[in-house]
Amino acid sequence: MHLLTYMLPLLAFLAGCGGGEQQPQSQETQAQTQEIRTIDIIGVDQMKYVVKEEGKLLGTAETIKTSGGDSYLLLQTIEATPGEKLRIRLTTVSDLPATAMGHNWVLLKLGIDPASFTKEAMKAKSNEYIPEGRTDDVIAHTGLAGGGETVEVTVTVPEKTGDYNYLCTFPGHFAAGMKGKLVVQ
Ligand SMILES: [Cu+2]
Repeated sequence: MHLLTYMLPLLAFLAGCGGGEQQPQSQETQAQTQEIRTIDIIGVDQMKYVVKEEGKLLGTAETIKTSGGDSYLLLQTIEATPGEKLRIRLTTVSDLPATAMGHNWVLLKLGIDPASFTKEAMKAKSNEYIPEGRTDDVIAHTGLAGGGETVEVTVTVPEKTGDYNYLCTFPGHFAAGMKGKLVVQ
């Protein structure tokens, strides 16, 4: 039964496939239509990841007020399902120059200590604070976003359930609380 359910669309696809040339085109369309969930995150001068009010469902609680008077919700966890595609879009809200205040979003593999990772990252200024010797410990990361800039990365959520650490590797930001957990369940 299970196998048949799986096979039927495939058979229908094969039947509808006249020539060999059509196949790559069809695969491309399939990839394009695969659903991606976008999560809009804002990095503020308080060195926190925050979301707007409508991002409430992300497991937020605390309110963060910027010096400009804007109010956001602190983002601490992102819940996701194994294999899901997430687009993390990070915007930095700041009037400071990018050299003084920039943010990124770095997702670490399970079991990688974010505190030790951030110590290495601090020395990697020339590589946007991504330590080149530790790329094996990273699942995905964005570039650095200075004030007014937006960076993004699309990540396939790991199949293994667990709490994956993410953090900003701009010096001092992890220690100030710019971190969270991607909860895969
Ligand atoms: Cu930061």
